[in-house]
Amino acid sequence: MAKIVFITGATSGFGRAAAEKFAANGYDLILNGRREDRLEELCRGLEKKYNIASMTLAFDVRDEKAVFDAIDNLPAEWKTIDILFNNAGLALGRDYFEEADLDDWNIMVDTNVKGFMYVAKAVSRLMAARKQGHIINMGSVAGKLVYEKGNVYCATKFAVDALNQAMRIDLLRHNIKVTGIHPGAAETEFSLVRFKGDKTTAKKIYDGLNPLTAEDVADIIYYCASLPPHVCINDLSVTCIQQADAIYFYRQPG
Ligand code: NDP
Ligand code: 8X3
Repeated sequence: MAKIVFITGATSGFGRAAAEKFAANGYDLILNGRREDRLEELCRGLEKKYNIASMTLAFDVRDEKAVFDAIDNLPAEWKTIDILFNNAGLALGRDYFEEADLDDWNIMVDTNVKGFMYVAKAVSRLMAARKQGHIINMGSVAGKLVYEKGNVYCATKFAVDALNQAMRIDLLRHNIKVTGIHPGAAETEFSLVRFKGDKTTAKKIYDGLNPLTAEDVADIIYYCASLPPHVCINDLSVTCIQQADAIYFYRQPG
């Protein structure tokens, strides 16, 4: 029987690229996001291209009841999740602390921390019952070092880093692997969402850089998921060659 990967935030960016990478390697897919039309299109396309099975699980990770209902009520044959890529998340705004928008803060905390926790908890229960599984949590270089105007986004990713460590410890006794991935700048829809559709500002983030792509990150995630059963990458930071951490960049002039 094929292995199953469950990916949150699969309608775009890292999640979408990871769906393709796992499908290309014969995994069956459970794909989550809020944009159901995109999920349907992706599932049907990947099923046809790679001869795999897939299902969509559209919900907002902030909705506690929707998360637990969807995962607890998965058909039995889809409950044997081998890998969770806990990836859904976003940044909203890049403003000084005292000027930032409270709604932006609430959405980031609700999505990146609370939604992240709900999904991890619901899936880890299924994995614990089977004494196997691998949870791959999406952090960020912003969860390792705070940058100016990063305030609450950075705080949510520091929380992801702490929760990644917590899960790694608490789930040891269930034989569950837990991996935190911390990428630097990658060109996805991330900046467009952060700057609320302002394409010029979103593009500027990558000026003078050859940033990571979603496929680069998907390849790394797949590598982490493909190691022998006794080997676990606990924590992995990755940036493009022109970025050292959340603050230091060497941008090509011009
Ligand atoms: P994208 O904007 O391209 O993708 C974000 C995904 O998250 C989308 O599929 C979106 O789906 C989903 N999502 C957002 N909010 C919710 C929600 N409430 N419920 C369910 N799904 C949701 O960005 P990336 O692929 O770049 O981002 C993925 C993760 O990687 C995020 O956690 C981000 O913080 C992190 N990250 C990004 C970096 C970058 O530079 N790009 C670097 C480091 C980390 P939909 O809108 O359909 O719900
Ligand atoms: C996304 C990377 O540096 O824009 O987590 O915060 S950064």
